[in-house]
Amino acid sequence: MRNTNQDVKTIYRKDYVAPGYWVDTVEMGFDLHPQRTHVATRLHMRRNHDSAEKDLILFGEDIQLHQLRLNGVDLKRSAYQRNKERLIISNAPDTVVLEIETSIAADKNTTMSGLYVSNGNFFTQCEAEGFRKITYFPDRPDVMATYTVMLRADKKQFPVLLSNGNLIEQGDLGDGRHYAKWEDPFKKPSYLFALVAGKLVCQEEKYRLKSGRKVLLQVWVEEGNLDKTQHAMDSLKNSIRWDEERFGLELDLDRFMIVATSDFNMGAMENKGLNIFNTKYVLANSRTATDADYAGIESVVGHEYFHNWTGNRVTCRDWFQLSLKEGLTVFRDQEFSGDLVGNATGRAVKRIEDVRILRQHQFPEDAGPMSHPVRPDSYAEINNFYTVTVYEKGSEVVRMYYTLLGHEGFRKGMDLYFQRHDGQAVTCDDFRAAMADANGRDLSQFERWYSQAGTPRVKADGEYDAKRHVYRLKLSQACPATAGQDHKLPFHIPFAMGLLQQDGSEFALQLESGKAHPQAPRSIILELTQETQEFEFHHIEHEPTPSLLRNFSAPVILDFDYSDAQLAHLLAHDSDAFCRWEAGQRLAMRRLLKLVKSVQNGEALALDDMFVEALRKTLVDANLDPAFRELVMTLPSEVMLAEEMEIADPHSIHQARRFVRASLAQALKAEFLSVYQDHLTPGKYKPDAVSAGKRALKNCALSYLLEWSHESTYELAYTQYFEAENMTDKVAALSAMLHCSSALQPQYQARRAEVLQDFFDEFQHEALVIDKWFSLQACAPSTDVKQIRQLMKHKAFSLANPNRARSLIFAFCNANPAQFHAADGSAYELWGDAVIALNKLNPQVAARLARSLDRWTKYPVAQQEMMRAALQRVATTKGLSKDVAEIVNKALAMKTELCL
Ligand code: B3K
Ligand code: ZN
Repeated sequence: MRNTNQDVKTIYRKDYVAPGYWVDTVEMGFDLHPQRTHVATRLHMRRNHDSAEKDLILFGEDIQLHQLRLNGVDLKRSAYQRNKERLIISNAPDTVVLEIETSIAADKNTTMSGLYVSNGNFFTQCEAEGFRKITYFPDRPDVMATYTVMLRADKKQFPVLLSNGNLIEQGDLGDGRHYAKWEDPFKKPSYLFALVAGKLVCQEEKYRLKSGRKVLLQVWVEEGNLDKTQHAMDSLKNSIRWDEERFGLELDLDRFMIVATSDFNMGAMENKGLNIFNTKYVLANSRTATDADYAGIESVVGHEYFHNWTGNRVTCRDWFQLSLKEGLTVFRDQEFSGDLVGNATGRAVKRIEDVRILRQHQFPEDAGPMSHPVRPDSYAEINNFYTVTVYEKGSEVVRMYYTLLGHEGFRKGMDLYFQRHDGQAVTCDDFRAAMADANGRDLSQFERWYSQAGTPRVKADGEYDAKRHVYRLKLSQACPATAGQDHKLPFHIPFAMGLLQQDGSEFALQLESGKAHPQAPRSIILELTQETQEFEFHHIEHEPTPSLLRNFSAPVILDFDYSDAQLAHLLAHDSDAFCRWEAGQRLAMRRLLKLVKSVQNGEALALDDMFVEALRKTLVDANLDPAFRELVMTLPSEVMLAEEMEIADPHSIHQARRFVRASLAQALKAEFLSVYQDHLTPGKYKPDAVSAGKRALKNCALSYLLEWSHESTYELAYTQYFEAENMTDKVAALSAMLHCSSALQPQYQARRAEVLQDFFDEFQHEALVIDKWFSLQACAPSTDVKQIRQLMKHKAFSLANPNRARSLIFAFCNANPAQFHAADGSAYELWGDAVIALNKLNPQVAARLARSLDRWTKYPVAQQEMMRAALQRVATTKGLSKDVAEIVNKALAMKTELCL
């Protein structure tokens, strides 16, 4: 905490210096008491003669120091320097045994970083820099050591004592206390340290690895939740098998544990052998979790497990390299989920969902004040850089290697990466070098994906030469200026494409003239490396419809002047499911943007038949996967529409989108009704992709039907709500009743209140379901600021619990744009109040919420002024954390930067 916000220090990548001392072994003893935990630490350290850093530097924050002993001698206060963040010992010998005694008030720690208490149990969170809140330590990822940890605690209050690695000893201490000693055989950076102590129960299983070795798998939860751990356990076993099969990577420990807590700043954490999870990504049964929850659990369990190799065995040299482990591990979890579905459309659906997230969140980030390269050059608070750019764009960057090098080539690169760097802390350049060297490729230009921020735009122009039967495709790239980066150099862009014939089949793609090669591939990857390049396709007998950026082969914005007819052709025929979906989105986007203008000008609104027909065909095409049809029927979101506009106008956007949904509902009501009936999933609930796809399409049809004002459709939702035997269908019915326009009419008010109350009563003891109850209301178009303030007073609301804060306040600020941008600015005030209150409790979560105003310069001047005032109010708050200060200061600098 600090008083002025000007002294927030920036750390630069270029200033990296290797540590002055290495740590070989760490021995720790914890005497766990919620009010005062005593920690004794012994470090065996040795000088790093290659470093320019001569001092022995330890980090420490918010801890009491009781003793410091160097090679057996107590250090006097004059023998070291200490401030609020560091402890520095100058002139230390080359070999050091350092003994440190500290204590921590874990029960007062509301930041959920370091050691903290949740529901009476102890948890830790050390990434990125939380270990320094436990003891003094060279808390940086390039210092890797082996750990032995002794935990002592009251036996009744804390019957379970867990840490990383293997349990080597346990027993009674007398006095009602007991102990457990853990040893982690692998060297690890301090951010992967973890301990858990408390009243927990577990589901466990012995699992046989491919090699025949048996390992113990455990999923630990609070009592009463053992009926919700099976899916997490199944996901863990699937992850282990997948990593063996796809990458030849085996679990290196004899024991692997997952522990769930309801107080957690993010999704989960990959601590070595002891993954700690937000309950949201562990607990599921059909009564409480939706299909999306099941999918989320599978991918997060996979993600954390995959970190064991990409992150833990090979880690990051410094935090600027974060995407080395995060981008790669997101790529791995995306592939895992895709492979588990098993078929081509299932994979495509997963790909489309991932692209949607990238566009909805990362593209705006890249265009706003927090824009940064995948490998950032600077930060004030590293926790602010666990972003969609580092994660999702980082994953796209890894995917581009995969696209460029192919399945085998990518695997060769991964093998070489582990061969070279197992047990090391390395950089993104090391990863790129392994990919290049394993494949004999020059990937030097590819480096720009790591160093240049901003979303590149690729402009494509096609020209058909009917005489020569040649189709000429011209591609040009440009990348807009971003904060601190005015001029960008061309990227190395893999550009997958095909050319469709009139009958929907594909032309053979032949880049050289001469004899026709009918066996030539129908889909190819062009490599765009210059600002502009031209490609000629030969033996193209008639004007083709180009299918461009197939499977979203690069994280760029593609401009091509498609006609409506071409888009309809792609939507009907493209063999590339991504481009097929994209064609539908382009048709919709075009209309929506025009309609927004009409709303602004007070003109009459109309939707053309051509669009309705194109969607009708997809909706009823039984040859298409239901999950895919649902994606096509889902219009671009209000957030995405706002991004497409020079000056965003959330109210007009909301009305225009509403109008299109209502018009589609009106025109296609018979189709929606039969789709609804045809996709019921009777019988026992199964969360697999096929069943989930059916439910998604059915519930999409339901939501459209409720845009069309009619008592019978309202009844449909009402009945579904009460009869639903799984949470997916229950929430979908409730959501339709709260979000769709006809359902918002006054005559339904009483029934809306009835279902909301019923839902609360039934699930009041299921925290994750009550989160849904808050979210559904926060996102409802009829919920205004006043109602949000009311809900904040609800007995079930708590700002201190991150999941609850996210379910109400974040949901409102980020997912209800028409209400959040209310003309009187009252929601900005609510935002400010919440950021300021959270700042005191939990700076990391506060900083996340602070980002809701990132795009403030995109709004009309009157709104901008109110947002600026809200930002300024936060920026000048006393005791602002560097987390929040960095975000609001960058946002406030936005205007001036762009005007330069
Ligand atoms: N590595 C953690 C994220 C830590 C966030 C610290 N603020 C989870 C993950 O990416 O798997
Ligand atoms: Zn991760």
